[in-house]
Amino acid sequence: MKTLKIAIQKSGRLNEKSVELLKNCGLNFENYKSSLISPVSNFPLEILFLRDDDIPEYVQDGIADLGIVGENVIQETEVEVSYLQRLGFGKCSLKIAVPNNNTIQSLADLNGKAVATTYPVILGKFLKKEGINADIRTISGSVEISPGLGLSDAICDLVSTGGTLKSNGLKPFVDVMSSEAVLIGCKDSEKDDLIQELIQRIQSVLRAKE
Ligand code: PRT
Ligand code: ZN
Repeated sequence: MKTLKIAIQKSGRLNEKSVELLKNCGLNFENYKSSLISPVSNFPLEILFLRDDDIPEYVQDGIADLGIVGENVIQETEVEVSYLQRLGFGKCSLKIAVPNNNTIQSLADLNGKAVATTYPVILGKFLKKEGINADIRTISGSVEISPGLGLSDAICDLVSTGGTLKSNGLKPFVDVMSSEAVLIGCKDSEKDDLIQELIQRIQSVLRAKE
């Protein structure tokens, strides 16, 4: 019999909720931090624990049949996958923020300005759509400190509580996208009976939480 593979985040903000969701679906597996693959003992499924950034491509390429990842990561990696179910956790929004004392007041004020981000693809498309010609500075982390260091005029980063922006003297300015964790599959994965069974279990767990 065929065994499905589902990729979830190994550690980080989505790991715990992803594991909890699968356990609530009645799936039995060991959640050892050291292993990269855990077999499920009571369903033909294996769980792959990965960096979230790798999940969309693994699913697109069919290495994993399913994945749980933030929409922000899917959009940034520009993969072709099917959205099977929104999961209601990992909610956040990608926002452009500027220093509190900044004179930038409208999107047009970003013309010619430098915006630091770890999401250059999503930001690039957004600015293009809005007709803004800003200089996107791609950095790999700690985006919030970049205006204070004189590296950029604004930032574009994920925000949930807003606490990080606040403590760095920044204010949210424009919403670029909102995001939550979603279940993704490869194209045509909806047609698979086992995948359907798993989606139904997930949907009943989500309904019970409502
Ligand atoms: O190691 P790996 O590559 O797997 O993980 P990661 O470090 O890339 O991602 P991780 O674990 O930080 O986040 C995983 C996913 O959680 C993201 O891709 C989002 O879909 C979702 N998510 C939800 C968030 C946040 N909320 C969030 N607040 N991801 C990051 N943040 C960061 C944000 O970048 C900023 O630094 O939290 C800070 C802001 O938080 P607040 O509460 O101060 O606003
Ligand atoms: Zn990541």
